[in-house]
Amino acid sequence: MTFTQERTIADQVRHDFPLLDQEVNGKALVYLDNAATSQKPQFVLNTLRDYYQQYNSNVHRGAHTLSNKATDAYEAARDKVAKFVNAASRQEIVFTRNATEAINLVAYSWGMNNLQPGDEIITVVMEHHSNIVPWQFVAQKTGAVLKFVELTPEQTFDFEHFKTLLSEKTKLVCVVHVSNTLGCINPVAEISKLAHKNGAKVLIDACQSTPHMPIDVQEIGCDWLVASGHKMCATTGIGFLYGKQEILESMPPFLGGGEMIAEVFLDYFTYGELPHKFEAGTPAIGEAIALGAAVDYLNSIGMDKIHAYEAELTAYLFQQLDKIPQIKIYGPYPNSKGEGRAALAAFTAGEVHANDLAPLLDQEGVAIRSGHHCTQPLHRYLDIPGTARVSLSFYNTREEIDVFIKALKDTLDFFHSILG
Ligand code: C6P
Repeated sequence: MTFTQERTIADQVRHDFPLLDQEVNGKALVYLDNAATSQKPQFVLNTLRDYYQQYNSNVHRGAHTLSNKATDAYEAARDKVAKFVNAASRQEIVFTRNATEAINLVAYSWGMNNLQPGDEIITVVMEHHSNIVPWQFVAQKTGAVLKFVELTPEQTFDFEHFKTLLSEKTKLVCVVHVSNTLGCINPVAEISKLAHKNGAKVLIDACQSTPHMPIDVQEIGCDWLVASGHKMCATTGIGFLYGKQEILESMPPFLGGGEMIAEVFLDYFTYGELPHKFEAGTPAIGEAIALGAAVDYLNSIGMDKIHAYEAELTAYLFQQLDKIPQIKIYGPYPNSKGEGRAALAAFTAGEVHANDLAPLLDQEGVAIRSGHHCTQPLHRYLDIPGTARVSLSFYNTREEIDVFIKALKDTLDFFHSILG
């Protein structure tokens, strides 16, 4: 399926997303804040509802039918996620609340126990706070040192700079796959290869890539990869950590409590098998099952097709934004087919602040995000106070981009009329 064919992916799936069919401020909703969180198809909502209506029960504890059903569905969701990212085994998928918790799990369990004063952690100036702050905790506690890869003039990952930072002191490299602000797609397989050559471990933040393109952890070659369900058509409250089995085996539990133990005595405990040793307490059962449904839903469309359709939308978005003189888009430009970057654009609009733009676009029914998008260090690096960000999904249409562009132009005209 391509954009130029008679029915786009959006045409075919749009009715699956009931929330999109509403008015906001008297105008048809145009939801272009998908990088913050995606909308949920009815299939996922039904799956969550069915769990709570029909077999709500705790997992792994029960010797009764409902509990067994919940356990089977919960573990089936793990299988689906494992297959979705091509993990070598289901033991390599740990359910977490979100990507942030997954990074913290690695930081506390691996980082705090394996790093020493003088060891180096390399990350990138474009990272989300979730992939900076946990490493600052680790650095403060262990004496490890954080190093930051800078950007090329095209505002992409500077591989040459990365090479200069790598040394025998590098123990960990943490890189975002797709930047939520620049939209660049980082060469994570090459980064992993080089980091491993230097003996370092690699963590990939795949929050903004798992919803938009096929992910293969074995091809990337990373040691850990994290993602949030709510950005990939699932609900909030569920995310996952992928970790290579032998590395997860070597890591101590992050949290203690029920579910993660084998035996508990008054003075000590032994912990359970993977992946349960990292899932202390009652998990988000319905939400995990709904994540499995989201994976089924995305697969039913095809991640390749989603990526290709979103690239066509990206090409159109950039063509239209480029026609507005005041707009400056950050990150690399796509090629004429919209490839080479993610389907989002963070931009400034001359003297009009992003935080003033978003509420006015909202009056036209257009939902975008403004501010620093949890990438304050990147905004400081670029010396800008904030950006407006439009981020697309496979259920968006070219017509919605037209509505956004018109609303943006009208808003800028309004500002220019009052600013003179
Ligand atoms: N970015 C955005 O509007 P959580 O909060 O754990 O689900 O996701 C954190 C996160 C980590 N890495 C990247 C690259 C992300 O984009 C995000 C979430 C949202 O861009 C909310 S700040």
